[in-house]
Amino acid sequence: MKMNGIGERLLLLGCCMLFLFFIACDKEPAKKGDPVVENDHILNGGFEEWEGSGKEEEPCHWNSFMSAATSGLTAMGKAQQVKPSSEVRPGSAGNKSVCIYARSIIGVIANGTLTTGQIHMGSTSPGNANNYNITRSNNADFHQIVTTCPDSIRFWVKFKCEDANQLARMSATLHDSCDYRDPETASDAVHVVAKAYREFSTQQGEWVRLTVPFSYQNSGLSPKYMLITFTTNKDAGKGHATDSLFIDDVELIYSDAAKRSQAAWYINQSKVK
Ligand SMILES: [Ca+2]
Repeated sequence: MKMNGIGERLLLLGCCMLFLFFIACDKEPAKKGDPVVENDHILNGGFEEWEGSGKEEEPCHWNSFMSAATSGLTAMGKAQQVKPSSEVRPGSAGNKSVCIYARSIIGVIANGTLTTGQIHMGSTSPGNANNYNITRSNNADFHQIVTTCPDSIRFWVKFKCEDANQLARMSATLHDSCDYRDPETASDAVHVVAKAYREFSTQQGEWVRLTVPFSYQNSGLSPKYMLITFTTNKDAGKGHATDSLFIDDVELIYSDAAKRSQAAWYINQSKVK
């Protein structure tokens, strides 16, 4: 179609206006005073990136027993119980998942465990309070920064277990600036901004997608870190040495546009209650 100069300019102007219209429709309307903050996400939630090699190999930004803090006899628990797997969740764009697995140490079951913090083994008795996972706020290898307020955490799991009633678990705690530990003590509890917790059974060893909402508490705190833990059994030292848990695509869900303005939003909410 042949057009004169004016026609071409009008067509170009129309295209520009249409483009701007689509951009405007794609975003939540900004409100006066809204801080502009990007949502935080879990680093390497798809487990495509790995570091170390052989018996030292761990997914980047996640930790298992090889990088655990130990003392005395607990050092013998510092062995590999995590590996990359090519068994990815259905529909995944990636090529890897993570597999954590249990093992027996002189008759005692060590659950497969993976955390964004560091595993601390202070006792050879699995249920002892000196065994916990902890955010190390002064060490980037052992923490993940989350300063926004997600609604939920979503992930895929494939739990291979010979007992259909056995429960694995995921726990995620959003907390303020401190070295929070899981299981928590009374002094840790006051630092909790929000928690998400889910136990799950084997489901015939198939991939399942779980979405777990955060329960917000302790209003007025500023979120700084998220401590996430996956384990092959909800209770330490329980289960079977053959238990294994595959995990893929861990992500934070922000469905409430108002919560995108992170700590400022949350603190404001506590003021209006
Ligand atoms: Ca993946």
